[in-house]
Amino acid sequence: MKRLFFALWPSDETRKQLNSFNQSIAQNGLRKLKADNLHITLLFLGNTCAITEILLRKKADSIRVQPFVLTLDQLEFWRKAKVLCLTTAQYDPQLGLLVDALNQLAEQCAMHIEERAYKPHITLARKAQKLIDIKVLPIQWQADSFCLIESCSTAEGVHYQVLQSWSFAG
Ligand code: 3AM
Repeated sequence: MKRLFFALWPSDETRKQLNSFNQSIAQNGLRKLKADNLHITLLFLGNTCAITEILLRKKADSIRVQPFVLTLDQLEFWRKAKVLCLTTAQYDPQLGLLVDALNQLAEQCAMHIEERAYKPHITLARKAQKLIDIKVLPIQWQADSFCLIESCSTAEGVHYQVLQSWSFAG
């Protein structure tokens, strides 16, 4: 079994901008994500067997959406999860189409998927206590592809490994 999820994976430049913003925030006890792990989850799949993974990958080949830009311009504190996230006030309909297509795909593979409304976000830090009052300079994320990611637990903590990437250009 692999612990899998679909995500948007940032370019090196976007990753640098996100990490640089993340390093500018401070709060007691905050556990910041490593720069290499920053991502936008599209759909969490959880433990997945090899056969289902092959099926998911094959079905993902037929997803067609146009490239889009996400403007990350808000810092939010999610009290229940105790996380600080970067979010966006509005997002391109292409992102909604992509998330819908991935949900359908998972359904076709008989996977049980969470039914919470989708809200694009980048988790920056865990164990947060409150919102930090800081000005957010918008970060533009050019989305040209989506990825299947494996969440790997290592002695150094969680590491996200890109298993496959699908370009929106087809
Ligand atoms: O993108 P974020 O950081 O919000 O919290 C986990 C992380 O989300 C989430 O999947 C992403 C990659 O690990 N996650 C972990 N377990 C989950 C679960 N059981 C989950 N999301 C939904 N249900």
